[in-house]
Amino acid sequence: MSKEPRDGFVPLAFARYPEAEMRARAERFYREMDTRRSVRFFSTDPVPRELIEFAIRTASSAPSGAHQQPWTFVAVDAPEIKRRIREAAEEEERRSYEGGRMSDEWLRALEPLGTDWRKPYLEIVPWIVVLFEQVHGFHPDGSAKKHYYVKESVGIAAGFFLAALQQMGLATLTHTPSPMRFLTQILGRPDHERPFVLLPIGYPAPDAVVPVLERKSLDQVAIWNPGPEGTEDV
Ligand code: IYR
Repeated sequence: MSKEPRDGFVPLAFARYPEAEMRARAERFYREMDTRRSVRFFSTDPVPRELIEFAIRTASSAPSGAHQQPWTFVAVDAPEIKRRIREAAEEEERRSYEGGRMSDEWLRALEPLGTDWRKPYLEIVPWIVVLFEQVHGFHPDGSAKKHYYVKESVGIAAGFFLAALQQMGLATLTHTPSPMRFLTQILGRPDHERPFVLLPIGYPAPDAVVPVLERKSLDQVAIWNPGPEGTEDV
């Protein structure tokens, strides 16, 4: 049953495909995304701004609480700003890795990734995008407007962003130098915005390596029709 027409609504534009085509599209997208790896060794090759703009547009098409789109994508390709970000990130990371801010358990969990406080890629990559969450918005009179499900919304937008970049042939890293507050200052962001994730974007260096890893199988991550006891309907 379609809905009664109501002001503020328009007919949904939605393409239905034959099932065989759906399967082919599903598999193609899965295979593409399954090749995505977090990259820490980048080439200095430039990336046109237009590609970053498309990725931001795609990310900003994500669903969000009350459609408030509580995000700001701050894109940086200026070498001087990248240098400041690197210096500040390495200062924080050095304190985390070597100054006892990270627990032994955490350091052990990161061991397979081979990370340390050094972040040279922050100056090498052509683009850094810092995704900020907007803790609240503003009413026309300047008073604070409540935002809903901010973290969930921004997390979904970040996923769209990573998928868009992978799909167009660019490599990314999800980097969360901790604490990230220095990004607010360096990038001059207002107080109602908080850094959510920092994303270096570019081409991998020709000799880039990534840690060997396995993904959990479908069975390990999905359960179908469980009851209250967690019994599975197989
Ligand atoms: N922010 C640090 C540490 C780090 C933490 C997690 I959780 C990772 O998956 C990877 C790194 C860094 O970027 O090195």
